Amino acid sequence: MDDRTRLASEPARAPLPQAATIRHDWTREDIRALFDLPFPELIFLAQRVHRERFDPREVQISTLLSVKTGGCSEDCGYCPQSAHHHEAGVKAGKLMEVDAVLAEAKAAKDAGASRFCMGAAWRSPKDRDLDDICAMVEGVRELGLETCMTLGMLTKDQAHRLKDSGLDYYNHNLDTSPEFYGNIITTRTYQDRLDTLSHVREAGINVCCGGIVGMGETREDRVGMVHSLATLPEHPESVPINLLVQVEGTPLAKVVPVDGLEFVRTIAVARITMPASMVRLSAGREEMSDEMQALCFVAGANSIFYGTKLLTTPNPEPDRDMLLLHKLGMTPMK
Ligand code: SAM
Ligand code: DTB
Ligand code: SF4
Repeated sequence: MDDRTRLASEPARAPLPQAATIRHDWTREDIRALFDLPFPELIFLAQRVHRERFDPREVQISTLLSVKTGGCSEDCGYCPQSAHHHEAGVKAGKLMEVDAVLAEAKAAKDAGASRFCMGAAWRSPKDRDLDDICAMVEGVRELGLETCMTLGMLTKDQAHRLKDSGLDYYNHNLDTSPEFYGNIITTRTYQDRLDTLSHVREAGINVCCGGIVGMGETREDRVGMVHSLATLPEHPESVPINLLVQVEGTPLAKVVPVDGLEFVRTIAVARITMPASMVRLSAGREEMSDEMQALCFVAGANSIFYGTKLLTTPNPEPDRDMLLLHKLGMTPMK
């Protein structure tokens, strides 16, 4: 049978039953099969799952601020803030003053953000820094914004202190598959990350956990990354899917970029396997066309970072984002 006959007589169909059941028993085979679906079938399935729980016109909007930049002791190959990658040219700074952070949060709220995410280039926070960090959480909440922090590894006690200050979300990514992980980071293990995630979960903080696509990993690594996320004891409430920002001076600056449609597939498979989670189209939008971003939304992404900067790298201008949402007939989630 030639391909045309096969396509005409027995097209691969998306599996139909129980589209949006929450499952934690996904196998790698299940996830591989989703990645392998013909693109229209994959997008149809992702849309169907998406619409069972979300309004497809709505996008949640978060703004990011780096409250402590550069000089990080970890060696994450993608990251311009690692002290191991001086050539990336990010200067090490101190933890920002609480008032300066609150002024930025106020501006983000006025610009339409509903969540304010604060990031620090730390392996893990020092206990003495947590007083200021907790004051930031309290102040940002008082402005009426949801709060998110990403500070590296946490102990159980630190997670509880953050919860007591009112922290809504903690971001800590698995980044990639367990087997590719060691090619990217050597200074902490996959298990370290899983331990932090369980401390955050156990403290009652919402989990934001995802990864990066385009680091030179294989399809099977993307399968493994989604598998790790979708088989966590509870799905992360928020799943950021980052497209690698290739920063000059980092070891991954010259990696061959991933195919755009493969990135869209990863979003769709995350949506299907974690039906109740917000899937965030995270880093990498600056380099994406409007059409590419539209495909990501159609594949089930329903959250973005909004504002001219991520942590150290550029993000689209707010005007461009508002125009894009307007052209798509989409609106920020209240
Ligand atoms: N230092 C903390 C940590 O690593 O847990 C928090 C900040 S760290 C910058 C947060 C996440 O940003 C990383 O886990 C990674 O997934 C993402 N990230 C960092 N650099 C990136 C890049 N160049 N492109 C895409 N994502 C990136
Ligand atoms: C996440 O997954 N992506 C954001 C957020 N969590 C903290 C960070 C992206 C950083 C991109 C590189 C930079 O701007 O330094
Ligand atoms: Fe440090 Fe986080 Fe960057 Fe890794 S990703 S080098 S831990 S700031």
